[in-house]
Amino acid sequence: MEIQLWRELLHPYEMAVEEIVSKFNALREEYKKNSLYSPIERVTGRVKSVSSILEKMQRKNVSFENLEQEIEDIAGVRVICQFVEDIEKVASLIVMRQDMKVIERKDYLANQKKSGYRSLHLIVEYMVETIHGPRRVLAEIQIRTMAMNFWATTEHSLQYKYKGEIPPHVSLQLSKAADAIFVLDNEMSQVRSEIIDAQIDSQIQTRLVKDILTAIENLYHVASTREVRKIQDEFYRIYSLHDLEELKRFQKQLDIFAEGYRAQSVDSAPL
Ligand code: 0O2
Repeated sequence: MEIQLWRELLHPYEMAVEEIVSKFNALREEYKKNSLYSPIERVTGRVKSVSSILEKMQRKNVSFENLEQEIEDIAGVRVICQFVEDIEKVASLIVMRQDMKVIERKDYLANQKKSGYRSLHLIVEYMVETIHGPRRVLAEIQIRTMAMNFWATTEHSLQYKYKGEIPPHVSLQLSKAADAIFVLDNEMSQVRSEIIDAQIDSQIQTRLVKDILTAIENLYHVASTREVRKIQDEFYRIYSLHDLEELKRFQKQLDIFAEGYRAQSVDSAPL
């Protein structure tokens, strides 16, 4: 195939990867903005390189005519989760979506690969709007934990180094590491709810401090400097207590105080 044709062929896949990654990042932000735990920790994407496509076509005996139907991972998106439990949550978020249709599910969690590889793959149909009109493309979404990702990326580099023929002693080591990853993910699941609580508290505190500082800054326009400094000192004192409930109480009091000032300034405004 001519170079120009490869470019044309791959362009809709580049669009798909960019859009899907940005949509998943938007979901992650939505969780954070609502002070909720996000099952999506990180999202990455890539379009398969021409050499990797050619290699796969050869290995699977795929013709150029069937390339786009049979090579399902030209567009690839990877969703990294903190915990194993998050993987199904992410999968159900994808199944619910109107803008992509899951056409295949490859569950390498329930059916770990011989190599030790674990991950959940969803093959989706996704529509991109090109200058030539709408184009439906396939994309592979790989969902896995951080630990699984660590194993897979390391093993992938070794596959590359040994051109798919990993020596038995290295394979054995990788297999042991895969077992350790499995145990680690299970261990982390035991403390999942505690970790989630801690992360949510930290998000809430960050938001509270930001809102309190904005409120104090606004007070400078309506209250005396001496009074605002006193409030500021009180804020530093409460902050140093490391008590989220105290911080929440302080914000409520601050709101009431600021509201009083706002009412005063409306009352004294000329008609
Ligand atoms: P890259 O560089 O990630 O794009 P296959 O015959 O296994 O190559 P198939 O049947 O189309 O491919 O689908 P499968 O098995 O779901 O694998 C597709 C992708 O999953 C692979 O892409 C890898 O990213 C990942 N994967 C599958 N098995 C393994 C494994 O044993 N180890 C690692 N590290 N990753 C795996 P590509 O094409 O290998 O390349």
